[in-house]
Amino acid sequence: MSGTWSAPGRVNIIGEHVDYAEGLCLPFAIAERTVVQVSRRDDERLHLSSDFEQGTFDGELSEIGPGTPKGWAGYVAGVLWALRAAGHRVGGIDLHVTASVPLGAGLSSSAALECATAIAVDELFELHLPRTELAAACVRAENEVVGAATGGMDQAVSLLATAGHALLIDTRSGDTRQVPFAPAEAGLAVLVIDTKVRHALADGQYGKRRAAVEEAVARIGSLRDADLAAVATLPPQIRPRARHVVTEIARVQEAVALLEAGRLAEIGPLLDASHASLAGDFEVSSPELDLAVETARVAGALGARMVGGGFGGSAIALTPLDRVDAVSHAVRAAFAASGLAEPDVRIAEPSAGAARDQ
Ligand code: GAF
Repeated sequence: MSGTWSAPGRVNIIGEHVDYAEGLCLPFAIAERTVVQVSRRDDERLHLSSDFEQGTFDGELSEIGPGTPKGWAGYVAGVLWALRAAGHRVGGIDLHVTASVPLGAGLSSSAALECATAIAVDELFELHLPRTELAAACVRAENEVVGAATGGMDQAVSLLATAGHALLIDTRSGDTRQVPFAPAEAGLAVLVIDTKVRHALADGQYGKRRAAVEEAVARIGSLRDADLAAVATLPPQIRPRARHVVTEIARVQEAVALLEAGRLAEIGPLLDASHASLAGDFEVSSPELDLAVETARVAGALGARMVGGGFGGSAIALTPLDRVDAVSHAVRAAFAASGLAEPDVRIAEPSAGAARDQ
């Protein structure tokens, strides 16, 4: 038994660094997908290879565990490990990655790889699991096998997205809701600006932010319920981190209300405020992301912000269709003038979630 499955990357409209704090986030799936060809084996071996990543992995399922295998293979093997840990009957596979969401661009290439693997294994081993359960296995793979303490936003949207919609994720209840999101119909585009500065979530900064948020929760309770008066009682070193989370959750609620009222063009100031909070209070932006955001706004974007974990990767800019060329050109020119590598600028189309291709 074999086939080809794929899962998309994502951009997040708003709700950044809140998915591990019982917050709300509003990502959509992009057209770029990670594609895996997978065959079921009748033993307990894994053979993993990729057109995109260095190295292959050959080993037994029993070898998988925290930190093993290293590198990209951990995302794939980790999914099988997590499904087995949850009691599901999963055996060996041969898996080859033939296409990928851009790596390290903040567009969630890791979750796309996990989710493509998860739906392939679900079908090949006839598990018939709900997508929410597959998402949970992907998160465990990333947290426990790869060792990156990420939340669950990326896996949820990669598995649950529908075209023409963003996915409102309530990370406290686990509930999700499809929110219509069709920028082109409103004369707009979401530009994705990949700064080409690569980030690594396992490098420590992400974990430090998460630890600061957890310390705030230990002191004042869930930040989902907290107000700014409670945040003001926190020690100065964690106060701005908590303030970001509290204000960002409120911005998501405002953005959803605007989108559901058909007022997409009005979310720009919320994107700008989100970026200011991520750069100032949460300190996860970078000079390149700030340059992309600032230049896009000056050239006519209605709002712009960094997306994903930060420290590099991509920004988004909500841009009137008749300003797309001007914004793209201005951003490229600003990067060239600063001696930076040419950024990749493209329109993101709200796309469908993980599926079997062949
Ligand atoms: C990364 C993580 F994987 C997500 O879980 C989320 O925390 C995001 O950074 C920040 O919003 O993509």
